[in-house]
Amino acid sequence: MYELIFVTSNPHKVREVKEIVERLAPKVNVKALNLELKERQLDSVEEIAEEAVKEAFKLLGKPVMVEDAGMFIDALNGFPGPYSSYVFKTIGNKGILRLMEGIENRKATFKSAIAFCSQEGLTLIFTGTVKGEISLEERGEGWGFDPIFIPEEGGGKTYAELGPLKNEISHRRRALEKLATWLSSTLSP
Ligand code: ITT
Repeated sequence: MYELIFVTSNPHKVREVKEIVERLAPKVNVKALNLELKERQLDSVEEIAEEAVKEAFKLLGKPVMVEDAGMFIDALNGFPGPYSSYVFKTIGNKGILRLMEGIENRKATFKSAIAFCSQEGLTLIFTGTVKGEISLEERGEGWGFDPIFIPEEGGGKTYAELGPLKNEISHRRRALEKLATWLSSTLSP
């Protein structure tokens, strides 16, 4: 088994990442660790993840990954994007829906940036994006922006309404597919 530490404070991400990686890369065992990293507010999810994984690797010295995700709304010039965590905590889904009141263009993109650092200290970034739309109201039970994001391939349902199917098509799934492909080509004898 190849042990991969996933540094995050978010239990929902842990559940999704474990479920996806177990299926895509059965030789990889994901271990979640909630380390307080000095996450800097940079202006791209890739940079935020990369800085964080470098810090985590310095502390742990073992294969480790960090993920930074964000929802980018076209009509708001990409807001909240890399500020998603703060925006969700402050104005939440109701605040986003209020900002979108009367706006016809509801297009948005969800993006996951996974930064991985190997045992040797090689840092790689894998991204996954899903296009979609912001719903008119919250629909379904889910975490974060799941109740207001309708992925293009979700048949009109929000991520929250899709339930377990979210993991088949999500931004996180797409980024993890790239990581899994890299890991399996590197790990196989
Ligand atoms: P970390 O400790 O891993 O950084 P976090 O919750 O702060 O956890 P991010 O900064 O990557 O995670 O995510 C920003 C926010 O975007 C997150 O708090 C959620 O509100 C939202 N988010 C990210 N991925 C999501 C998803 O798949 N579904 C719904 N909301 C999501």
